[in-house]
Amino acid sequence: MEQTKIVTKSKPTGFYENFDRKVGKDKKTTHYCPGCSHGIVQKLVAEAMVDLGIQDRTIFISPVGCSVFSYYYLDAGNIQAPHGRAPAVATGAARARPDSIVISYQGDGDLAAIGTSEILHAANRGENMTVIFVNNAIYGMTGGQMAPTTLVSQKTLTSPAGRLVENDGFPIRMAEIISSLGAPTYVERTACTDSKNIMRTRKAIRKGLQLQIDKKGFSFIEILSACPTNWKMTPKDSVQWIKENLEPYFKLGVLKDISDTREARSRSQPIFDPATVFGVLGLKKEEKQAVRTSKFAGERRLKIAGFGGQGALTAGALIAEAGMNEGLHTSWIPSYGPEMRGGTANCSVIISDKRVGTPIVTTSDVLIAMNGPSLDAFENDVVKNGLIIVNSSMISRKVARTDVRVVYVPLTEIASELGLKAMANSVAVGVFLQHEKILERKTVCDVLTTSLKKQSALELNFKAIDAGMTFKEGQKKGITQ
Ligand SMILES: Cc1ncc(C[n+]2csc(CCOP(=O)(O)OP(=O)(O)O)c2C)c(N)n1
Ligand code: SF4
Repeated sequence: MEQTKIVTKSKPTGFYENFDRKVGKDKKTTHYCPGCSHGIVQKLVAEAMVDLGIQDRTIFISPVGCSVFSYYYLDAGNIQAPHGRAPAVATGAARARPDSIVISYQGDGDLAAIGTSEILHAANRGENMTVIFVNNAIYGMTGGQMAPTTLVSQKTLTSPAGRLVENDGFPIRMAEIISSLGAPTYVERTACTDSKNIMRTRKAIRKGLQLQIDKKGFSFIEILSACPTNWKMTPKDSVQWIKENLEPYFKLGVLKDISDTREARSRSQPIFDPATVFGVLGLKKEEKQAVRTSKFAGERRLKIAGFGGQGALTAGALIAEAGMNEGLHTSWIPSYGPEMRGGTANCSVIISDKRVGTPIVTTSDVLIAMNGPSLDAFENDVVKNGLIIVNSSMISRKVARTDVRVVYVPLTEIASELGLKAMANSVAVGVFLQHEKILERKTVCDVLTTSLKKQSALELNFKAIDAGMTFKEGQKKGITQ
């Protein structure tokens, strides 16, 4: 009888087992589209980190682009860089922690457009880092605009008739430019098409990382990658398109390799003593600490989410600052939901009587859901007995969970009746104050007094907070469970 050979492939341990930081219910798969090369490249990185034994000292610099959420997947250190600035951030990380392994991971919009200057100077200084340049010849995350690497005649959202040399110049060959500089140690261009090319990419990534381990400076690996979604092709056709169109222009191969003769160099000695720098700048190194007035003991992690303009981020900042003024430790990080598909504007807030370790909130004690998609996205991340404040003006469904406390409040209606619809967030803050009793109303109002840009709306905002604090079951359309 014919035997079927079963090949089991497991996820590299360089990835988290579950992608818990990912928004939504699916914690097993990445957000990348089918056929996208980011998934393949990141798998190669994850495997290499483990095989080279560097996972616990790897700092991955995530760019702005479709790979913005790399920290959902890679179980390594992560720093999120502003658009194009990954090599500058990587420089800081590599110099401050010379024994770390720093990966600057960038798309073509990030590296070859807004970040051209950062990459050139980091390469020219020969920083000890590995740059992985995912060149898919288009801006993926923002829906397919022309990139500096877009081919002549290639149609994109912003070149609907095809790239015109007269208008847009020629596609930039970054690997060639970088290899013309003196400092870089190793520059190679590979592709993510067939298994042979993927194996070459695997080897190149490992070589780049090994050079960094050996402190041999700057390596640059450009990977011709697919973006089937914005190319409007099937994943299979994308592979063919790379072979027939990208590869003839962006030639594959090693463009520079002086690794054999390059001396190892360590930048472990800080050039400046921080105290001297403070002195030169006339700054005093002192920590200003608010007097502790709060009796709160413990920690509360909040997720406040809505669509842009509902003030979810402002409500979070208000709560965090009030906590700080009461002498608590707080953190606030915004997220503007930059995924290709879907997403909400939300922020994570932590209020604690101890120092906050990480500002990332994966499971929350309190969720304020200002609109339906926010409830859908974060309901399941609330801890047992946690609190969900639902804006019942915008969310018609009920919370499915039965193990949490839920307050339905028509935040938008209450704010509109007070005369300013935009104050739904202040009503939500009031509901939070009333139900969690961590912060004082006065501290919150004091923060508003000093921070509210539209001072004429100050009194109205106080009223909105009070309306939230005094909202009772059965009042208007809200129901308290
Ligand atoms: C300062 C700034 N300018 C513009 C943007 C909008 N933006 C987000 S991603 C992106 C381009 C991403 O393309 P690429 O770097 O090629 O990465 P990909 O999504 O294809 O992986 C742009 C222009 C931004 N987020 N920040
Ligand atoms: S839009 Fe393109 S680059 Fe972004 S995840 Fe989808 S296929 Fe990948």
